[in-house]
Amino acid sequence: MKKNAICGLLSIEFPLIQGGMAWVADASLASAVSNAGGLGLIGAGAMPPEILQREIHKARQLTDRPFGVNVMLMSPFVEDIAQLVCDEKIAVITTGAGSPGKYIEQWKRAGSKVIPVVPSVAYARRMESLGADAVVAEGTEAGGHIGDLTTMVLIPQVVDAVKIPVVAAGGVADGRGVAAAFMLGASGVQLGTRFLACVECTIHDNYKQLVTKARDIDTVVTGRTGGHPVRTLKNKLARRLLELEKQGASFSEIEEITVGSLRRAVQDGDLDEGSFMAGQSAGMIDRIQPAADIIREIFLQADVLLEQQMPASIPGLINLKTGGAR
Ligand code: TUI
Repeated sequence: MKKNAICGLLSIEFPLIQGGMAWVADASLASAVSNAGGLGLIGAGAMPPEILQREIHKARQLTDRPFGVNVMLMSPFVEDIAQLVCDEKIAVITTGAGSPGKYIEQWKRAGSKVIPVVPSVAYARRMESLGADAVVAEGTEAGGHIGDLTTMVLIPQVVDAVKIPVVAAGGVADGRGVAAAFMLGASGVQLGTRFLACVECTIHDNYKQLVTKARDIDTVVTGRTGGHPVRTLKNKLARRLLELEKQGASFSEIEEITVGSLRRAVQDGDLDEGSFMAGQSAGMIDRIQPAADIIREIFLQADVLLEQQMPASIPGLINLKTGGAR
């Protein structure tokens, strides 16, 4: 694949960002993706700043290439995390689950590229006007905290609405998804779920097995009633949450059984009480592979497909590759 605007902006080989998944995306995963030519991210999630700092320093031991940090804006430590990424001069800062508006200026002053994750056109426009370098437009197929729109309709509308590069996320897990994202006008892709099933991902093996065994219909969205919809793999906890929501359970009742549930999935592999966040693309993933193999395979497939879509010339039409006349 030829380098493009996202590769130039982020100083990477392939226009791919690894999702900054809370509790999952650590120095091991981020450095593996960056070493393979993508952009690895450490997910700050709800980490205390000293833990994030340790991961950042670990990642610097493991790679000489750029990597980023995802700042989860609902974190109780968000102010300290926002300052830490400045102090550490992180190359790329992505954000999720809220508006990074009040931090963008200080991050840009520190020399970071800022790429908010957005669920809608209005949000993308706002981020561009506040000085974002690019946006990740994330469709509802994604895992974790999600918006309402599908990737298929979100990407072209965001591409039309902003001048900055758009990275497509949500449902992209192979070269077909990458090719489709480019056809919709994206300049790059962000993949989270595919990297759950990767050798360098340090989550519990039960989590990886669930992802590789998942079928197309095996994710559900809980938390809609509370205004924080989260996509996870179906299990006992997810079913209980849906039932409680149907019965109109209070926020505190729901909170009581969800607190610590992501940790229980990632660290304990607790099949019943863990929150196994994953996107709908889990149904497309059947193997655990090294990050470098995943990235190589995806872009080989995307290149073949894009080459098929883009023949050097079609008789009677303009030369599509050069844009010039036939
Ligand atoms: O952030 C994500 N995905 C996440 S964050 C996360 S940790 C968490 N766990 C439980 C509950 C909540 C969070 C797990 N997965 N993706 C990016 C993303 N951002 N998707 C949607 C949004 C988003 C939603 C609302 C961005 C902005 C927004 O604005 C609301 C407002 O008006 O501020």
